[in-house]
Amino acid sequence: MTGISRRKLLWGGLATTAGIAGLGVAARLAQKYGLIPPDHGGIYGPGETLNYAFQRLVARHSLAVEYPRSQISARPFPNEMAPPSEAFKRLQAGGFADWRLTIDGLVDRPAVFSLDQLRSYPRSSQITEVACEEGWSYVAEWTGVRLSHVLEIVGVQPQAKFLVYFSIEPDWWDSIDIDEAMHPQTFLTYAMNGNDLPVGNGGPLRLRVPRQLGYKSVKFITHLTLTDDIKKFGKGLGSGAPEAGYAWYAGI
Ligand SMILES: Nc1nc2c(c(=O)[nH]1)N[C@H]1C(S)=C(S)[C@@H](COP(=O)(O)O)O[C@H]1N2
Ligand SMILES: [Mo]
Repeated sequence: MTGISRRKLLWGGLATTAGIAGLGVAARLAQKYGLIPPDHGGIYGPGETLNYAFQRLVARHSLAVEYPRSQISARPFPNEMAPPSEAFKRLQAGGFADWRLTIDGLVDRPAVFSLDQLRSYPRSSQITEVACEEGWSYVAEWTGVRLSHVLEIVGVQPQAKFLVYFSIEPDWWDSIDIDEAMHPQTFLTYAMNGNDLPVGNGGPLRLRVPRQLGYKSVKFITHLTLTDDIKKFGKGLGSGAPEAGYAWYAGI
């Protein structure tokens, strides 16, 4: 199903829900279940809030479309990026042997992982699409470890509500709720189409969040933190995206 037809379907479902229950009831339900996205600050935008609430109440276990191998794009072109920083280039010169992923916040056992450690965990693959908010997309095979596996190693505490993730590029950070973090298709990816993940596409380590638009799949991941209070990060909107006018919840 394409993103657009799926979105139409969702809108149909939401319109029905809103029609039966009334927008106010839907909004109150969303609030009751803690389903107001952080960039809405308690104001019930009928679009994003209802879409997010619908996804979490009704479709939380839905899967991103996985494609057959024949659909892998011949040229998975990298999006335009800022040139790598000196810090990145130094790590790259060392074959990323010193790349580290730190996980802290509301976890029982904060930890630091090397790429070799991540590669030693059960490896999973998915053939899914990266869809940019600007309209283009490509399909690739992504290989890595399920984020849920690594989160089980560090032990997520029950009060954690969000996973905040940071790139070595200071402007790039984002967050997802715990449902999305534990979802079986949310991967820490280190390989693409059978090779090491190219730097252009986020190598050596990228968080793949295939149920949301491309900008949620942040490249060059170095730090994950678990929190119950998203307001403590950036301008309190859950990521850099809403600060620039894009939705925090970018489900497709
Ligand atoms: N660190 C970082 N992550 C990023 C970006 C970026 O510029 N820097 N661009 C985002 C956007 S807007 C999109 S659409 C996808 C593009 O992924 P691609 O380069 O593999 O096509 O990466 C996302 N992740
Ligand atoms: Mo994008």
